[in-house]
Amino acid sequence: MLIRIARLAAVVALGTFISACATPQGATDPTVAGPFTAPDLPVLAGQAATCNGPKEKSFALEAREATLDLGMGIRFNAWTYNGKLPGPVLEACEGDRVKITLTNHAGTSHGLDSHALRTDTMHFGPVGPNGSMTIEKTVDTPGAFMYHCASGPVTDLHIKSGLSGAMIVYPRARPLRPARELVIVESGVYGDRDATGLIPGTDPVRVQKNDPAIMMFNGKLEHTALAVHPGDLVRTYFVNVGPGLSAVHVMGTILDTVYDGASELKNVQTYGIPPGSGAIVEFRIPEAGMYGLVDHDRLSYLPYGMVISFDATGGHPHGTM
Ligand SMILES: [Cu+2]
Repeated sequence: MLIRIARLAAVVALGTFISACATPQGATDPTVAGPFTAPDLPVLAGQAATCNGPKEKSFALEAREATLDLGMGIRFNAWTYNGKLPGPVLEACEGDRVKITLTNHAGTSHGLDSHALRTDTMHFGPVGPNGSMTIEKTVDTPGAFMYHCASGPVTDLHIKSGLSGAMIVYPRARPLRPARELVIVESGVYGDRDATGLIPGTDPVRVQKNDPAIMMFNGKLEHTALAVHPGDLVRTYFVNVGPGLSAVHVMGTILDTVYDGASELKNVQTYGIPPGSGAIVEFRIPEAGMYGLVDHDRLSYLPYGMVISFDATGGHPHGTM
């Protein structure tokens, strides 16, 4: 694995950041809009499918323990929603009645707090092993929101063990521009790996110090390069679990528009998203070439794959690959 990290570091040093030999996936037609699909990306339906669907949305979440492959030979004994890191993307449309049921298949109590909801926190649980709970509320504010476990005084440890994800509330009356879309959830792992590459669990001392061993996008250390075309608009629903501010930057371009709450910012080089928050970040692919979305304050994690690459080379990368 050390050799692999060294090779990746060398690639980064050469000024390109696509994972070696990765096959680009995604758009093949520059006029196509909609979510990217890749094995390491959270599944996304998008605004049209969500807002044209029923105005009552039901989500079933299961808290369960799982050993997950993070990539680069590293595995992690995580606490998860639905066996995934991050949990599944919850998509709703402004004005929808949302019903979230959490069933606890884990060995300790877990709950659920979605930042998209304005409701009594007593609805967030927690619920004990083998129990279940339901939250029901109308969502009234569009945006990219964090959801996470709610377990009273030990909530932080639970979030940092993997119990978090993104909830998107799409505006109902304002159609978003056609774009290629993806979700990025930034989070950390707070434990050290053993000789086999296993991180056996979350270290409470690291948690207390906000000291992750690894930071990552979408619970993975390896990412598929996403195929795009010059002129494409890319929309990222970005949620920062933390710790620390996420300095969202796309190498090779300037953010076209950032939607954060009711604010709309234009021509931003790097946008700061605090832990426990989210924003919708749009950028356009300016010309043929390679681009990479990073946390500019976490470039030290580039050797751990903390970049989402956008490949507009048409399958003919220039440079030294
Ligand atoms: Cu929990």
